[in-house]
Amino acid sequence: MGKNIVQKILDGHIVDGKPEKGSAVGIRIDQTLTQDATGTMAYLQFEALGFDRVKTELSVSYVDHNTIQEGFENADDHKYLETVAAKYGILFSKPGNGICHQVHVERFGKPGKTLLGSDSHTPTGGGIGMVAIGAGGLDVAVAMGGGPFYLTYPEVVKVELAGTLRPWVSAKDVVLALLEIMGTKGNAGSMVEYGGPGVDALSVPERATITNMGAELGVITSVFPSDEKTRLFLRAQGREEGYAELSADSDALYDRVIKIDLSALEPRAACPHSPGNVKKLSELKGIKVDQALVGSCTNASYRDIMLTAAMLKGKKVNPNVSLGVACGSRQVLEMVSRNGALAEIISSGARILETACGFCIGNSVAPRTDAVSVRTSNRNFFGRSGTSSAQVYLSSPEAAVAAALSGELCDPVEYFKNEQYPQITAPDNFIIDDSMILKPAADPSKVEIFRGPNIGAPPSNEACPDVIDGCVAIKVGDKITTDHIMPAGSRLKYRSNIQKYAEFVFEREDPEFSKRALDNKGKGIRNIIVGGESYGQGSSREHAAICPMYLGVKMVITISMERIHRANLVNFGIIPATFVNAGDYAKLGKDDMLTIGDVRRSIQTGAELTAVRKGDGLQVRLNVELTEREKGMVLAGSLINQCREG
Ligand code: MIC
Ligand code: SF4
Repeated sequence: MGKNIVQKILDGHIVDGKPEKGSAVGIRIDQTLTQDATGTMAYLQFEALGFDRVKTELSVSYVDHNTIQEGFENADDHKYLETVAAKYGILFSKPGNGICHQVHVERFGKPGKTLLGSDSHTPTGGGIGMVAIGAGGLDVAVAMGGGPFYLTYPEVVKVELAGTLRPWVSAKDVVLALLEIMGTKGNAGSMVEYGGPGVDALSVPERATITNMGAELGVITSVFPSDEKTRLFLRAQGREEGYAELSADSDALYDRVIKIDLSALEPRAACPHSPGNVKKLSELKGIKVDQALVGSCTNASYRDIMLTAAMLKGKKVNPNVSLGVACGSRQVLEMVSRNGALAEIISSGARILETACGFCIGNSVAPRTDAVSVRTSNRNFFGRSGTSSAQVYLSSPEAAVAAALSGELCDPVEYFKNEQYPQITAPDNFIIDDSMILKPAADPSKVEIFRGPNIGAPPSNEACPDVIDGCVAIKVGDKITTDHIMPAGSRLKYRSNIQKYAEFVFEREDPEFSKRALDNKGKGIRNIIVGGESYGQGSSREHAAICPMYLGVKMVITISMERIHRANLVNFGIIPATFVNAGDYAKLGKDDMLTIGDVRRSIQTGAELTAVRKGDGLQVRLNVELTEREKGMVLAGSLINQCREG
């Protein structure tokens, strides 16, 4: 029987386990990437694990998230990352060189390879035919050391594309339409594979927009075939030798097939406060807009910025709107500067923002109170923009520019109906200048690693206790993201200082949480988090596990949990439990005192646990489903403890 693309790549990389749907497999990782906000922890753990050199084909450390440098903290982190990279054989992409996912596709991605990145949008690499997966920093550290990455052999959803996009309808609308169909939860065991005649017309950067925001579906990753378009892109990047053709066999099987007719798509936007809350722009017409932002790893390619310039040419931004434009990479910034397109953007009245994550992670250009902001990025979680009362919509560059010009949300097909859709041809040769990517040192023994006062050692955890006498320190609802658990924005500079960063765990849900949890810990009471469906969506930040661990959280009980966050909890020895009866969620409340006995033996045997509430004796049955490998980590108290125990 034939294979699909996912199976071809995965099967060629399996080093442990069998390629059977639902079973745990370990795969070899060819390339890794990290970014600064998750990278410091990843490399501190790489060091703690005692590796002396990376064992991958290629590992790149990018600085793109915390480029604000309003104090010494970010700069210290950057220097630490630079020196660690030089010592251990990692390429280092300096701040200003661009957003990790975009630069990786431009300069390093190779069809048919595996990529593991400490960022949830690593699947952007699927646009160039990679199986590119987001994970916590510790998993990436292990992969850099040559260890396998473990995942559940996935179900494969085929998205069959037909037709071509109409003018003013964009790749972003394809993934927004898919979000409308698949939603943001319940897809954790799947990978998406694109196919069908519609693939041909999409360029590599457009494919990368689609696989990038595939992260919001909650799938493991998304992948496109590698074809003539891929070859031409690689050639224009001076990397044709990395090309390999990749397509599904004609008799390949899929677990589900979704058909999308590109010619019938209408422009869409994701409405506040979830990327899954998608509506047609024609239904949102007339909503006044205060801010429009083009940029981020989703929509800041050469095509996107050239298109933005062409749409703005000779026009002025609406006086009530602040338009910001950030190129995704220095390559794009240099190209649009040299060809004059940047001048059109400047003359329209737009702000030129740094080539970095910037607004997307909420560390700059926060909107005003109650503002409406339309952005080309991929996440509009509550408060992520830096302004809790802001309403953030996610759209294509076409729709964001239409809003910036008209001052309100509108369908770009309608707004630009009397204009020619700009034809942006892919360049034959991109400007290639990798001088901001530093090579590892020729003699690692000469490199001294820089550790400023902002760099603290990662905290450690105790082994799993046999009895958990705990307190429900917080109860939260459905679709809690890792942005809710561990806010980024202005708090980002503490990413390398767990003790300080832990003060902000759940700060928007319950500003007292951190203090209360630490008090409990001081009294020997273990903390328990209770959550609803799809807990831990979004970012891969392992801080959403490390900081709760530091605060003494031993167990998270939810109705369901997302893949990356669940893996991070296990890596740091926090038990990920689910309710056997989802109805019990309603029965538990904040401050309930629970006793859970026989924990170690039940984890070993896979038996149910029972939580008994003090006072009325209510019994709540809990499932803890772990692979053999995961059981070891939870019992040892963390992956690092497990490795140390040998
Ligand atoms: C995000 O988009 O949420 C981030 C910031 O890139 C995160 C990583 C982080 O929290 O550092 C992600 O997507 O994993
Ligand atoms: Fe950066 Fe935003 Fe992309 Fe995350 S989603 S990597 S913050 S640009």
